[in-house]
Amino acid sequence: TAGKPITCKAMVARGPKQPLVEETITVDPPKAGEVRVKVIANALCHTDVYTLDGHDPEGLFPSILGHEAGCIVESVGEGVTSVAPGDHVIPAYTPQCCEVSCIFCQSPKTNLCPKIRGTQGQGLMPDGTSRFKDKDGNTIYHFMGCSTMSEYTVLAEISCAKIDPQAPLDKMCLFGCGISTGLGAVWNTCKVETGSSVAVFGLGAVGLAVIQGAQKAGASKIIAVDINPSKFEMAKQLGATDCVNPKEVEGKIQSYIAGTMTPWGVDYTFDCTGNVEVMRAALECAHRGWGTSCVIGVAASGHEISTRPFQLVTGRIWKGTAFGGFKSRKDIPKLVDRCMSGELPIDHYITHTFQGVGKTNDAIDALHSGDCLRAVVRY
Ligand code: NAD
Ligand code: AHE
Ligand code: ZN
Repeated sequence: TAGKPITCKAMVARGPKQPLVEETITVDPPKAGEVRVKVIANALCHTDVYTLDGHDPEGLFPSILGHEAGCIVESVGEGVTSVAPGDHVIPAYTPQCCEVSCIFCQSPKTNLCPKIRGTQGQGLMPDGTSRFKDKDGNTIYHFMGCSTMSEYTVLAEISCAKIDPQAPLDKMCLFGCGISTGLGAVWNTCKVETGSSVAVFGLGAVGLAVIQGAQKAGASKIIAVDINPSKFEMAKQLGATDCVNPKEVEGKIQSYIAGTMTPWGVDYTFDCTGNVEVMRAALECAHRGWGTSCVIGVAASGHEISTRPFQLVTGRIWKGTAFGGFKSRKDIPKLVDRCMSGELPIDHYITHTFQGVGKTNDAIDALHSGDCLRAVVRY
């Protein structure tokens, strides 16, 4: 198949708020610096649904969504040296070019390599074109540099994290987004210390991974917050010490956490909802003098955060994270190894499984059901 277009099945997002359409598409061969992969499994992340619902200001249609996957390299384009056919890779929407001239890759302070961010945001490969066509020969856009709701996709070489081939791709796909993001927000972005107090708003897979990461970091108090109380059991299993439903407390949730539950607030707080009012609450229950609040959730187009500047004057810090600050190509393989050694269990996130790319709409329905953490679709 190398060097030739591949015809395969994919789920195409034709327009906002419409179900994905199962289509036969062609996937062109990888150009220089690109890698074509066979997608083995893809998990649904809330961000896919957010984009499909038309909330992403960068969202494009028609496109192939999906960004939490496990893949096997089918063929490589000219000049590709870091992966070869048969290698197992996790696509990374935050790439890592590793060039000496990349001040972002060289800095220990960030993972935000900008090398291909421009074209990635335009739904195109780095040369400004798409590798996907529908049956009529019309272009379909890429998404987040991944587009894994397709049996085959093309990635930039710098977006390929090569992992242990023994590791099951239908589980390791989770390290492509949500779980890594939650863990990394705690370990890299906030560097939560032993004995700290933590509050987590939103107990989807991302928020639960924050709890798992906080427990591993030795946090002594972990407050789990969700409006869906069915999430509390798993939160407790992962290390939450207190669970709160904002609908059941009197007054504002921030006053309840900083006032009733604690005298001055919590050392570290995390928004894992994407709701800007929740982001405000999370900032405002961070500890007077030093509390840090980290935005993880992705807010809908047009939504903005606000608070009284006094909240910052009195020592609170507002920050955010993309992919938990992990440098993708270097760090994803390490997370996979830690999982394989038994040190970092992730099975509990997989609440639903489906067979065949055509079942992706069912996986989306599952994600909406309220009792789903991650739905994994095996192809
Ligand atoms: P999810 O939909 O599975 O979980 C969200 C949770 O928030 C649900 O349990 C829901 O009940 C809860 N919630 C909703 N409104 C709430 C409120 N007012 N108060 C408290 N809880 C509330 O989503 P997920 O896949 O875990 O993703 C969480 C967020 O993180 C999304 O916004 C997603 O787009 C974003 N995300 C960001 C990054 C990043 O790199 N920054 C990476 C992955 C996901
Ligand atoms: N494109 C949107 C924002 C979407 C967004 O913030 N994406 C996160 C990852 S979410 C993964 O589930 C991210 O990494 N952002 C950094 C980046 O470079 O995209 C918008 O608002 O325009
Ligand atoms: Zn995601």
